[in-house]
Amino acid sequence: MKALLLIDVQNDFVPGGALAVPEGNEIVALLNQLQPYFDLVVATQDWHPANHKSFAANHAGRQPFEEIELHGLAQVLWPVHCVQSTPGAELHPELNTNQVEAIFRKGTNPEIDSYSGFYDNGHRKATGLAAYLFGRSIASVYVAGLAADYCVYFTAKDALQEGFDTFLIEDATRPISPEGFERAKADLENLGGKIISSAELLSHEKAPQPA
Ligand code: VGL
Ligand code: ZN
Repeated sequence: MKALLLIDVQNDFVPGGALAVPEGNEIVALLNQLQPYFDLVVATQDWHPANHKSFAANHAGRQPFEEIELHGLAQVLWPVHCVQSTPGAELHPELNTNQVEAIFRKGTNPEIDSYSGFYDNGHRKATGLAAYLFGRSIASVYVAGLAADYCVYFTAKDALQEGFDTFLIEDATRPISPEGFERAKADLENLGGKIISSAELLSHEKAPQPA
């Protein structure tokens, strides 16, 4: 069984949002087109309290995109984004969520960031996503969404570590930094992940099943 993970397709990560990923909006139609080909579709939401320590605004004298150490981990400081229950944290209005069976929220602990949909950045606490996927007999995980070089990358890395056959759909994601995305793809391939295009994926699939 195959699952599609829609990572952080939220208003703050598309142009006009607080932490806009260039062209982030351009993947939404494709994500809608891909969903019917999967046995299961799951979404994640970056879901921070206003006092989250990943926000530059919560560190005196710091600017967004500076890097600090936070409880022993390297931490990029971000603009305030995806604050719980704000419009920026909502899923993109054009994302079809009818087939999304569960939404996993992450980044809720103010002391630690959570790029992966599976674990916080210190790998201390699981979100429950892996257990959920195992419970649904999922063997293959396809990762898409935003941002390619952060949450999509770390989700795919953890999926590999959890033992899933892991695919990154490279045209169904967009990076904050193109160089960062190139490094991420190389790392995923080294770890046994597969980088595919949506065209490759669809060419192997039978027509979607009626819902
Ligand atoms: C993300 C930076 C901070 C992401 C989330 O969804 O890729 N990036 N929080
Ligand atoms: Zn975040």
